[in-house]
Amino acid sequence: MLVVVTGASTGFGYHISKLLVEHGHKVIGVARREDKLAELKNELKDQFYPLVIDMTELDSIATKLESLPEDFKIDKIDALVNNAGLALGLASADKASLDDWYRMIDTNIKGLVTITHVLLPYFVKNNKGTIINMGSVAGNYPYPGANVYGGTKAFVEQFSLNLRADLAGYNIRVTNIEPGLCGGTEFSLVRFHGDQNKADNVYDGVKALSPEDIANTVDWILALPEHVNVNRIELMPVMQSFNGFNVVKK
Ligand code: 8X3
Repeated sequence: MLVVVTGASTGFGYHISKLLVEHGHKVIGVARREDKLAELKNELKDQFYPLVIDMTELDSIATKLESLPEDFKIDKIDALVNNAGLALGLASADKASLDDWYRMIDTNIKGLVTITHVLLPYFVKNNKGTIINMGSVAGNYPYPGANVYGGTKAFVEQFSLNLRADLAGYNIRVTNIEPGLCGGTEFSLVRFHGDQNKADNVYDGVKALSPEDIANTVDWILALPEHVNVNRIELMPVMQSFNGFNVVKK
């Protein structure tokens, strides 16, 4: 398969790209940081094509995908892994940064729908394709401070299901992967704007999910027979579960 992976340079995207290449797929790795993509190209060699795109620069997404070289040409793409996304801040809504909110909306929603919109006509024309979106448990359950981050992931979940509704009759699959607490990435460091102590504290004493767990999930979904669509898959580490409703008493 020829697979586009967004946010390919680190975290989930890095591990997804690596595993897919190991399993014989070709990967177009999309990321903002050219130097990181170059390192990945060095590691994954010919099966990997680095494509520098800032997912918030919406106008460049179509142009860059439509200029891919012959071996990685847009009409040969079999799957899109919409992994690029971020959480910024964990402050309550009244104290959160509006810039953080806009950046999450730009990347997690606008970037994701734009690249999907670019590739969909090709999937429809080929009557073939798989879209795997990276949602989150934060799209399913509210928690303090998740405000807009959770909102963007709820969008991704419903967008995924609605794509299935629109694409009925085509041989196109759409899955929303919804991970819970996952260590081994820059997720919390980004969320806490580079505060390493705060980021480390999130995973202290917890056996969290790993990026390899997520890569294995993507790999498994792609390997399923073509007639099988996993609509949603929610994963949590065993050490993470649910708490009761919050009732504030007088
Ligand atoms: C990441 C999972 O629990 O930090 O989307 O919201 S969580």
